[in-house]
Order: sequence, then C-alpha cells, then structure tokens
Amino acid sequence: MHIDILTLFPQMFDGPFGTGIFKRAVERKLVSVNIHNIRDYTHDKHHTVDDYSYGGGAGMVLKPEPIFEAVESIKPESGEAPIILLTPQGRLFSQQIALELSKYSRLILICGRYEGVDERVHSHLVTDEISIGDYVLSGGELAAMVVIEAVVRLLPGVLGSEVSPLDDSHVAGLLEYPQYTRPAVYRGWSVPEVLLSGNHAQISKWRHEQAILRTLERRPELLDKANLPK
Ligand code: 4FV
Repeated sequence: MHIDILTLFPQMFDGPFGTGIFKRAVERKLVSVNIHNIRDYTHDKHHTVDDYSYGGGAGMVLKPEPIFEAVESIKPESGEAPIILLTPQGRLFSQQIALELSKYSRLILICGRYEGVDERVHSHLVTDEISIGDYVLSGGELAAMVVIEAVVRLLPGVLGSEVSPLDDSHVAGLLEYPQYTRPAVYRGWSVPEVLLSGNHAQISKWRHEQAILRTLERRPELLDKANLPK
C-alpha cells in the first residue's frame, strides 16, 4: 500500500513513522508513505495557505487552490485512491472502516488546520471524510496517524505471524477479553484457574463469555452490531 499525506506540519509524522510496527512495515516494503507540505503548492512569495472566512468570524480557513493542486499532482491516473479528509464532520472511524481502507493499494489523506478547509474541497475534491471522534483537534495530523496505524497493521505480513489482527476484539464487534501474564498470583490476586488449565476449549469459551459480559457492561450499544449467535 502507498499512502500520500497532505499536511502543513510534515515533521509531526517523524515520531510515529520512525518506530515499531510502522517502521518495520516500511523497511519490509509492505507500505510506503509520501508526506507532502501543502505550502509547497503555493505560488505567492508568502506561500499563503489560509485566509479569512467569508462572512466573518474568528479563525482562518485553508484555501482550496494549494490542496487541489497538491492532490491533482499526486493522485494516480489509473486505479482508485480514496481522497480522505480528516474532519469532525466525517463518518466515525471504526475497525470496519480500517478493514475497508486496508483493501486499497493507495490512500490520500488530507490534514486540515485552523477552522478547517474551504467547503469546495469537501464538495469537489475529497471522496471520503473521516472523523476519529466527536472532539476538536488543532489539526488533522493526529487523526491521520490513528487511521494509518489501524489500517497498516491489517496489511498482510505487517503483524508477525504470531499475531492475527483478526483476533482483535473489535473485528467481532466485542470488547477484548481480560488478558493475564506471569506471575500467576500478584499481591494475592490470582489468574483465573481456567486460564491455567490448558483446556483450550474451556479457555476460548471463557474468553468469549468475558468479551460479551465486558461489552454488555461497558459498551452495550456494540452488542446490537456484533454478529452474535442468537
Ligand atoms: C478531527 C477529528 C479534527 C478540526 C479543525 C482540525 C480539526 C482543524 N479530524 N477527526 N476529530 N480536526 O478535530 O478528524 O482543521
């Protein structure tokens, strides 16, 4: 998969892309990323990327021209590449959407700043809008990193063979079951016997029950969507 990112702060991505699973995936050519500075697509001596909001009001708005030019200079001739704007007005990001996006060979992500981007970017350029949650960030960069992290770990070969992203709780629409590791007793708190039994049928039954119970307690609305046998 190849990912293009449009941002005014390319350096923000150094950290997340320079470590862990992501770094390894790039080294193993399972994913490649190009980070484009929107300011590089301006032509005036002040490299203007934002301007006042028509109709007044506090805050600045990202101009359409640099964003359109940037996208048109990188989007592939052939082959579909979703052009995704990270915005609180987008569809709420989820494991299902991560799975959907992981099927593409290319993604183009646009990170807004200030009060947002000119409406003509929403209505005439982007093919999708995604929100990572109902709160307001100062920029779309962190949202882009969240989306990329969730998508890239679903790409074949990215997670070591020992870990299957399909085990992830949210794939089944449930919250994760309780996890334990050594010591078997810590400060008097014991690991549930069933997990020490070696009886894998019993263990997976217990884990499934715990996942349902935990989802019922903490996120009952997820149960409606979870494909659970009646
Ligand atoms: C956001 C979100 C988000 C809004 C104005 C950037 C900010 C500024 N993006 N999920 N929540 N974006 O708050 O994706 O442009």
